[in-house]
Amino acid sequence: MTPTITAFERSPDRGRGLARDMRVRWALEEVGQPYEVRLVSFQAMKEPAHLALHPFGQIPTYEEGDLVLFESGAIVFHIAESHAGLLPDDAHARARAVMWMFAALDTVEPPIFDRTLVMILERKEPWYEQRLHALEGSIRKRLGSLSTRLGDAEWLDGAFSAGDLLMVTVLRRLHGSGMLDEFPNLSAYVARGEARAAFKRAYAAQRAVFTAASTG
Ligand code: GTB
Repeated sequence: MTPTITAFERSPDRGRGLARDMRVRWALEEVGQPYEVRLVSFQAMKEPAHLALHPFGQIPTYEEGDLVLFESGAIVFHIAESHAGLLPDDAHARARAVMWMFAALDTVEPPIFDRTLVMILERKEPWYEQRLHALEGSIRKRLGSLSTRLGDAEWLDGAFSAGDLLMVTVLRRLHGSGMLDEFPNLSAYVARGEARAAFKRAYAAQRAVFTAASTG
């Protein structure tokens, strides 16, 4: 059964692949699972039909027969569990790959995403510089620890896994901030993720939505 995911009709990131449908597209591409995309407007996301799929009125969602999922991490986990290629067979290695999925979403993503929000929503507030500085301090702390753990390895724990997929999507949000460049092994790690054929297909697919919206 071909799954259907939802994505922004007009992504505020202007096709840079920073919205959370990107990680779902990438996971589907990695495992070779064709998918369909239903584009939704900001208004439609808050209407009953979409709220029945996603209680918080967001993207992405995932529909496969009578299975409906929201939360990008849960969706990527479901894809990784139901196809070969994103989780190792060995039980301990699999548990560690899942651990890295949680680390990406629970430990590394929050300060990075908060920084984006502060830059968009709080730029005119009197606390802006102080808050930004504090968040960037938290991000650097996380990047430093991650960089030390990664060392010279290609991926976080052996072969590329769903843990790497999520971590790379999280770190990509720092492009242009200069912070990734302070950790050359992390920059190279993100570049390795972005060089994967499946990433490129997913990126091109979401980029095509932006291009069509801007020319149509
Ligand atoms: N925890 C949920 C998950 O992982 O699926 C979070 C889902 C989420 O934040 N969805 C966002 C959304 O639907 C889109 S990805 N927002 C609309 C709303 O809440 O009304 C977040 C996002 C938005 C924009 C950019 N950007 O422009 O760069 C990047 C990421």
